[in-house]
Amino acid sequence: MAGTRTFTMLKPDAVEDNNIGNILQMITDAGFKIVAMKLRKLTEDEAKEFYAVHKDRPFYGELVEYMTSGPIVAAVLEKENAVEDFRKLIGATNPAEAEEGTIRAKYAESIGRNAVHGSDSDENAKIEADFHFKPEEYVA
Ligand code: IDP
Ligand code: MG
Repeated sequence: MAGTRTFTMLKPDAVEDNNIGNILQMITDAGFKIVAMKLRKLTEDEAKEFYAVHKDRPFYGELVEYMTSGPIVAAVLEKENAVEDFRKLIGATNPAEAEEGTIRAKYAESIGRNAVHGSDSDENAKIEADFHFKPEEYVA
């Protein structure tokens, strides 16, 4: 039976640090199935729209600049309880507070450059996946 879906991005620091393989290995080892994936650079308009919920936060400009500083890997992941389980796998936003063994504890540099994105609800997972992928880009 198909599970639920979440959306992730391996952020520019993760790609720049050659951690694509390490992070995808952690994701698949944790039981997530990759059902869509691409490597690309976000435009400034795309980064602004993707993070529009944070537009009034003091770090918004810095966030948009960082997210457009290099390529990202966008992917849709499938697993039972995907959204919650993936947030557990990535750890806290600030890697200093992320539990040992989480992706951010291992590979994030700072609260800003924190290696990976994970959707925070089923509703946002769908919105974010639709933002990055057309129906024909899915393998399942
Ligand atoms: P999340 O990625 O764990 O869901 P959010 O609060 O939704 O965290 O923030 C989105 C992204 O904005 C974070 O992943 C991080 O890259 C960046 N960010 C959040 N808080 C700060 C901050 O205080 N300084 C700089 N960047 C931040
Ligand atoms: Mg968030």
